[in-house]
Amino acid sequence: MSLVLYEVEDSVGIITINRPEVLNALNSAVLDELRDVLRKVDINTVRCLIVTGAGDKSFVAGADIAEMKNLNSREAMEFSVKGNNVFENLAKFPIPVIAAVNGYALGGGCELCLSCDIRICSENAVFGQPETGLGITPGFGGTQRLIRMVGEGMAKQMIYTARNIKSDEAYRIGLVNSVHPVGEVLNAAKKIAKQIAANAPIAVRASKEAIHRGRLLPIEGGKLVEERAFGICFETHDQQEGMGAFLEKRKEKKFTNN
Ligand code: CO8
Repeated sequence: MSLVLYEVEDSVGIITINRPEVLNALNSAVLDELRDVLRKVDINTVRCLIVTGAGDKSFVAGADIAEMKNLNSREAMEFSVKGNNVFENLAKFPIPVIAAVNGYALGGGCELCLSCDIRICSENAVFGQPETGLGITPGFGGTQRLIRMVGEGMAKQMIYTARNIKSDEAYRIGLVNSVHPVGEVLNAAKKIAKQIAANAPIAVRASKEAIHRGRLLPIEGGKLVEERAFGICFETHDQQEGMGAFLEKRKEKKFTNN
């Protein structure tokens, strides 16, 4: 049985971390399969990805503690590099990625959802960076992405105290965009994915690239990135179609990804 499942529903790709017996903990094999699944995604036909966890209890309960326990310093660093590489691929993946957080998102699980574009969760979701309580630091992007997501003060509190937070608090601090009844988060993610899929793929991809590339630049550099993205959309079929539909008062739009 695969540790990472991948299926395409309409034009939405659904990635499921599939180790429910250990609450979908991430070991090296899961990271390898996730890397391979991302390579398989056909971005010409798939418009959006959803990442979720198997079962109804956990998104991902972290990196696999049993696998990590006896790593030496070099091996631990290599494991961190491996996770960071896969998660960075997700963060800069050409199409949007939605995390449908269906339970525990701890340690590497919280970091996995932080590398997605959009996070939504179920009412039973629990987020946290428990690493300092395990005698380690976050190692799959937590010290970097959490700060950018919820601000330095809150991120530092979460990391230093290793205290978990529930879905309502995650919503309040802006870690997730919305909270859904248990069992409904995947459908909610599909709804958002379909809204994304209805728009011009070239424009969605160019928007993501501009946001991703521009966010760490000073505003002047970021504006250059945006201006380039804006220009690229013009002279495409889909720009003519989108603007043409508006001017012709047409609801139907036929975006062709060209
Ligand atoms: N790793 C390995 N096994 C796990 C993990 C995990 N992260 N989480 C749960 N499991 C296993 C349990 O050991 C248990 O297995 P078994 O049935 O064989 O005893 C099974 O999953 C079910 O778990 P519980 O019985 O504990 O279920 P509960 O409902 O009682 O508790 C919790 C659920 C609260 C989520 C609890 O399992 C827990 O605290 N898990 C660990 C959470 C955690 O600390 N995560 C952070 C891990 S560290 C990390 O992610 C670092 C990322 C960066 C790595 C950098 C590389 C160097």
